Amino acid sequence: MKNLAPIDAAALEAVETREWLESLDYVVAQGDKARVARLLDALQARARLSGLRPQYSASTPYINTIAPHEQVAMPGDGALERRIKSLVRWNALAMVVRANRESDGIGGHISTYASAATLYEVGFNHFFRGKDGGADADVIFYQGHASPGIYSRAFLEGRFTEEHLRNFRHELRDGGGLSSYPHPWLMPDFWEYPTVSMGIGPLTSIYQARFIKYLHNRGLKTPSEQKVWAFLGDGETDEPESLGAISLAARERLDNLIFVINCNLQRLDGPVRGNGQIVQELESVFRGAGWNVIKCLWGSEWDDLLARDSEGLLVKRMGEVVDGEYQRYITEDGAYLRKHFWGTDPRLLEMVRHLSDDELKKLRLGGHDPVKVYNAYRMATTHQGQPTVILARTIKGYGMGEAGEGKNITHQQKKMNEADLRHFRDRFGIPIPDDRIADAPFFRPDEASPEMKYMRDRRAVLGGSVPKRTVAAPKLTLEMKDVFEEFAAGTGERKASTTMVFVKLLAKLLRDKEIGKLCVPIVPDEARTFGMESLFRAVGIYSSIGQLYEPVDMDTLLYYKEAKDGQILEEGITEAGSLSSFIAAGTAYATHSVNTIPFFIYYSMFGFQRVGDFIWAAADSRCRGFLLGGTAGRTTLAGEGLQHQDGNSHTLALSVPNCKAYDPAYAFELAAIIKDGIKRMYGDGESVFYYLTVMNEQYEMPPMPKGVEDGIIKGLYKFRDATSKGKIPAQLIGSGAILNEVVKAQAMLENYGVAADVWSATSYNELYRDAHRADRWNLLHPTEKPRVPHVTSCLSGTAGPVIAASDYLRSQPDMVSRWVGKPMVTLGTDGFGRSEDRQSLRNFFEVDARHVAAATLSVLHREKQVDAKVVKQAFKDLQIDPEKADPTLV
Ligand SMILES: Cc1ncc(C[n+]2csc(CCOP(=O)(O)OP(=O)(O)O)c2C)c(N)n1
Ligand SMILES: [Mg+2]
Repeated sequence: MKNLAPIDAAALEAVETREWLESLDYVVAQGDKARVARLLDALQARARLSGLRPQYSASTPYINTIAPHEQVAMPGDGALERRIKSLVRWNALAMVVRANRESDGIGGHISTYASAATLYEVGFNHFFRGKDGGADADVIFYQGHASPGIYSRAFLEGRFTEEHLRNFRHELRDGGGLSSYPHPWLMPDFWEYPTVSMGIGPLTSIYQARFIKYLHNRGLKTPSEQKVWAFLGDGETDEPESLGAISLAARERLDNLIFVINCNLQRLDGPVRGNGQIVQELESVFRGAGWNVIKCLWGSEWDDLLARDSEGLLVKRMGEVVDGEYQRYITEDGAYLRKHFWGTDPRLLEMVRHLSDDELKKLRLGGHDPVKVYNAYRMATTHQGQPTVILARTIKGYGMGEAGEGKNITHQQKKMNEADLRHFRDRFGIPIPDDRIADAPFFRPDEASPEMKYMRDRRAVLGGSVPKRTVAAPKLTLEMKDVFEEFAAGTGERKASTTMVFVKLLAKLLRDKEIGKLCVPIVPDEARTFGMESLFRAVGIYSSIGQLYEPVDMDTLLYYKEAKDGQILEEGITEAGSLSSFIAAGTAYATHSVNTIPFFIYYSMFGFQRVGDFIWAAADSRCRGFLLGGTAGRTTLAGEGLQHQDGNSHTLALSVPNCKAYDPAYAFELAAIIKDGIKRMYGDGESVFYYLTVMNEQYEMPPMPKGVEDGIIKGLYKFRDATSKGKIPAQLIGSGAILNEVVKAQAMLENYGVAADVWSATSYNELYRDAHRADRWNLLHPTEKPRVPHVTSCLSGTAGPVIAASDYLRSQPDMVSRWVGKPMVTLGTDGFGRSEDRQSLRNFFEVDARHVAAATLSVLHREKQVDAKVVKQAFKDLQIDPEKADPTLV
């Protein structure tokens, strides 16, 4: 064919394009949407077969997902809702302004809630289900620093007094205060989940939604319309945790989950994506992961303009402006917008010729338009088979005017002068007179006012106020018959590790009549590491769709069984995700009135050290359950080396006030602690949770000595008396796997005339806390009979110095040394681990039996109990090298 002249080519292309489009129009007009989709798929396939690779884009045009003709009219009284919203805005702002006037630097945020007010108010008036209606309440994760708005609404609903608002960020004042952010620990009747450490809310909300399905599928909860809402900032999505599990949400078809991302295009310092478009980026990521994405970008005022955009010029323009420029438009006037947004094409300018500069400025964004937000929520709450994310565009600091609207400083703006306050009042029509405005007084309308009545009515219809945390789970009797007894007997000559003991105990708990079904084993792809594969078959691995394949090991006894009612949460390699499941299961007693008991077992080094902030959130959430740090102990985990060998986690656990951490050595210790823990958490309702280290070293488990249970729980008890062979007294303390080394040292020391008692320290953290509690009480009650710390009552009356060895940092035993009342030396594993066998590692860190014995003799010599000659001989016998490298320095 001969080449066409360019002009002919263009004309031909125009004709061709028209023909293709007309063909498509024809099929569309037939009304069969599925047919259109099939046709487009077929075209794509043909193009690919022809070697064409169209550029991939997962984003759609920069317009609202919901077309105006798909919208429904908003129910309710829009004018009243606007007035209520304005009052919430005002009190939220006044709360922060007044707090900072009174105490400079006390902080708080105005601009975040100002941008999100419509997103929340549409929820409060039409969607968020409360707990009083008998139905399941929605689980809502509020953006942490939007809390002033949430408090303000609670104030308007009559849940808080003016005094509460005055005490925002003054929690210690009389009458109670309001915590800066959502903290169930501090406001246990109000907040349910902590969110302000960015990324925690989104991730935990996904696992919460999945856990709700788990409860349904396992018959622990009746399926309902309950939704999980997670409100987050666009800046927050940069946290890896925020988007880290979105593919899980899609894979699990969590249509009970709705993310609302407040796209105000700004974070703390400046724009989230000044040179790009955060909305488009997020749309691509979420669509790619399989989410239903609803963009809510433009308010109703734009509908008419877009309807007249026959050539797609406006859509194109909307899609090419970068966020930094969009932010600029917020701070500029209508004339600027006309010139810079519309002025790039005369045809665009023509489109808005009928609008004044003022009107141009007033074209709202989608996230500020209740009708658009309502329709987005409506679609999200009825969408099936996928989670939904709503990307709502808003203005940071909306309504703050000169004081901060859209400015880079707005996140930090906590103060407003009289003119700023007046501007805000006028803009939102707050009925506060000129002569009082400077004081920023709180305002609640009359009880009989239409606003109050409307607000109350709406919440009554929706099941009462939110947020609200309640604890209404049934009391458990916790007989746990025949579960724990066998562990007190020991294993005789059979060797076992504490991990094996734990797995056996868990298997027994899983068979318990009352709590068996409530136990939730959670593993991050480590079940085989811990010898738990027998549980795969026994209780099944949870899978919302059952098992669609015949597992490769089907013919074995312990095959990989996935089931819809499977009990194990096999999370794959995600400690953060597993902890989110732990939080969901450990707080279900409050959220779902179901007493699920999570047992999350993982490589101990990848817990507190790796996902400590999630553990902190669990603590704040009043989460219950057991964290099990497996393969624990710096010298007990052989071979794995520096990254895996954990000598740190108990020290890190100490920082979590309601986490009780134990380092048990023997089966009976572990059993006693778990039994006590279940009773405390699920019988007495204590807001604590447990961290237990379990090891993979196998040894004979001795029977439980008489009367030691109390000591095990308190953290220290005498395991074995000295034999009568020696004369020189000493007190040896061991814990975890190192207790065996200490027992061996006891025998070695007999050869040198030393009679050493052996103590087991199951928890230095508990001993330390107990000692400080006693100290504090004694300081505050100087004239009363002093209280004696447990560690003191154990050791102060004994003879000889104390030598304590642990597989963790020396600071563990060191912590209690001042309450021991006598000389004490400590051995521990400070420093980096090594790939080695146990024996070499214990020699390297100087925590083996030889070093315990040598250290004891050394101290006894210092105490003038043992001759130099004896020590020298002992060092020789024990092959102690005094010049060996210091393990903390190499
Ligand atoms: C893990 C973590 N890092 C940093 C912060 C401090 N911080 C609080 S708010 C904020 C900016 C939030 O921006 P965005 O998520 O967009 O919320 P917006 O206020 O704009 O709605 C930052 C950095 C935090 N709370 N948590
Ligand atoms: Mg933001």
